[in-house]
Amino acid sequence: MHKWTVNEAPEGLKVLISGFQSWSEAKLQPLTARQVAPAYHWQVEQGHDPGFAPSGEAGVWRSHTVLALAREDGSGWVGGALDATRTFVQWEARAQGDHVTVTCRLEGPEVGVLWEETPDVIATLEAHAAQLGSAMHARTPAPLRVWCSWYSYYRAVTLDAMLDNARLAREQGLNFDVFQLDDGFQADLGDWELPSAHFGGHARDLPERLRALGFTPGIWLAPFLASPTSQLFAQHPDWMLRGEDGRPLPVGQNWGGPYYALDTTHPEVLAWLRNLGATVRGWGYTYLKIDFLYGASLPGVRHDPSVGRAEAYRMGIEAFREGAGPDAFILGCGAPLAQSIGVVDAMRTGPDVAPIWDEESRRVWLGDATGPSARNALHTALSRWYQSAWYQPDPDVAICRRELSMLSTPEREAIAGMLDVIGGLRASSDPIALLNDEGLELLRRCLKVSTPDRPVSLSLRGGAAVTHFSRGEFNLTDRPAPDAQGRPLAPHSYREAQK
Ligand code: 9PG
Repeated sequence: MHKWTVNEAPEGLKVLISGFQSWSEAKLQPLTARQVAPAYHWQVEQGHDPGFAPSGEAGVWRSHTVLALAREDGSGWVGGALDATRTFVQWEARAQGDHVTVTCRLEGPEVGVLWEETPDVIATLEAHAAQLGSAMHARTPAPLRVWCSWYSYYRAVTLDAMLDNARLAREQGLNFDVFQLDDGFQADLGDWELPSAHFGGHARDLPERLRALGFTPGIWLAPFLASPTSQLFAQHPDWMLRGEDGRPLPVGQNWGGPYYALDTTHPEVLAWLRNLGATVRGWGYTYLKIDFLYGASLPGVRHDPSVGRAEAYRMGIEAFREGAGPDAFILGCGAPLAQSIGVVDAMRTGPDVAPIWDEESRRVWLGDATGPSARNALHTALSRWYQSAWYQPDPDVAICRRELSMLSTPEREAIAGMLDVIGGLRASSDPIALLNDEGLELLRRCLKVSTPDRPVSLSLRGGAAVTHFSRGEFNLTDRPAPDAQGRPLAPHSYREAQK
């Protein structure tokens, strides 16, 4: 464990953190504020690292791989890591009276760690991130424009809905590269080759028809999960990650109940994952969204106890990549972030966008800001801007429709602004038939690829996130806030900077 003392009053400092996996919070806060811990254990498993979860104490902030402390003038300290392939790098800043204690714990093989005082926190954090990205051979192919079925059809997606949207997108001249089928086509978690009753076909029937319309076929999988009701679990109960009690470990609550994760230190599991990657490629899919990946990384009892959990995770994604082939485009989701560098092409860098701004009941009353909402997605993806050096960032979908959505015009524009400043993947889930002229115009704007922008300050005036970029400024709070020129910026909105 590394330890440093920062001789500076905690009251004058802000802290920038990045949580464990895609959906975990990243945010900017006064150091003396409280990092909230979720109320329920399943929220910890599904949204945080149970091995290094928020403490819930005021003035104690935990972060994965990187950590920054900033003074009002933008100077401060930045922590980073030189490798994260098989190691979790766990940072903690602790306000203690007139100083701050910073610790860095390594879980896994020893790796180099950086802790640096700097006149420019933004630039130093970007430099550390770039160094880690190049050391781990980051894959950063050109960003793709993706239509994804999830945020309109959810689990009720059908083969016909996919084809109807693809045809309409073609007719409207919408320049998507990829049409991606999400969760709902499969019979059960783990039983990827068996179709669900409602899907109206088999997932392997889709790629050729999407290609005929000019789109790259994409598919969603949660390759490390198995539902207790699946054939996979019935046939291979010995492939599951286990708890100390020897029983399969529940790793979250979605799909109406708990689910298990595969033990990726088991050679048969690795062979099965290689085969799964090769199978979906064989069906004709070259864009693969692999989700709920954190499952393989949780603390538990493994087949090979000599393998640490970061390494176990890495073995799992590498096996899937081997099966899928070097030219498949892999988007990670719900995934430990830095441990995926060099294997994934793109990565979800925040919680799901949803057609609502905020879900206060879960966020405020249950202390869980990892659930789907526009607010949570913006806070986290914006506060991870520097991760474009690690993979193609995916801040999740734009929502351009007015129907089936409670987002206001400024809220939709704020999501569009996020896509522009992050400069990564572009995605939409809107049923094309629901878009009026205004919605189509917004969608066309959201599909315009851009280069990543840079923050110009770490001001908190737009909320507990990085909100002030060179191309424009976000107000993520619920009140009007002054922008850089002192002009009022409406709540939940984005304003482009004057050129
Ligand atoms: C499919 C979805 C989509 C989506 C993924 C992931 O914490 N939660 O309540 C929670 C709900 C949904 C969720 C992630 C977390 O969504 O991010 O794009 O693929 O799975 O089931």
